[in-house]
Amino acid sequence: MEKLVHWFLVFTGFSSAFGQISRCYPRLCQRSDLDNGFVSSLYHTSHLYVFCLTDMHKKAFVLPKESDNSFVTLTAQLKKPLTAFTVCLYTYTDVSRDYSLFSYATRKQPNEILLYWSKTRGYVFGVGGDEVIFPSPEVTATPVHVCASWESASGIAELWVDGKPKVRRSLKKGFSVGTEAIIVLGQEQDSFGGGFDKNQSLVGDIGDVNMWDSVLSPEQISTLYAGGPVSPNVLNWQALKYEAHGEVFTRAQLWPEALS
Ligand SMILES: [Ca+2]
Repeated sequence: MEKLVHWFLVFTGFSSAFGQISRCYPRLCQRSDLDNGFVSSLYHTSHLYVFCLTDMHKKAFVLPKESDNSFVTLTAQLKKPLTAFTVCLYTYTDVSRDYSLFSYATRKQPNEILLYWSKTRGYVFGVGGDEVIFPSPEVTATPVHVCASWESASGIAELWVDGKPKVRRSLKKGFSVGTEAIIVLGQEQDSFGGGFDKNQSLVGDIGDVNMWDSVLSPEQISTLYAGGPVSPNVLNWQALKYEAHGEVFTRAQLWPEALS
């Protein structure tokens, strides 16, 4: 599929409105983006920033080496606190210890949203610092599709693994997820944008990371797992704002094309 690249121009005067987030985001397009074909042109004056949105369709981030300093930060499109969400992603790893799948931190709470594989407990799903466990047999070295959703009104948390639902749990009823966040793939945040531990790092591939500000229906999860169209409005793998740090590479996805 043709590589689509979009870019927005925003006056620097707006950047102060992003508060602390502007320290890391938005990502300024760099010369390497041009070389990699991510942007068709490069625009930067003293008054303008260029936002890069990359179409990651059929691509994955590859973190081939264990570390505490290789990771990817994602920028979400969020204007108001979340009272519901769904996040879905694919991972492919054969590490036999704990690892983080999705780490969304705010200044107040490093585990504002956390998706984590625990060797002894199964899938750990955290919201607002609390967590629920979805017991699961040890993951074999095949690509795994995971979706997690949460709804404030009921507190209901759902986890879907390879299109199959676990028994629902409940946490943080009435809570709202903060918007000023740093989202990290590959490492688990113990503080806002840091506090990484190599023993919680993901070694392998991660991709198709999408996020919605609603709870997807069982039908929508099935469609998504079958490779159907997705219209995510918080994180969009096909129009992704990201910044890679350390040894992270973008390569073709290894999971079945029919499921991507
Ligand atoms: Ca940690």
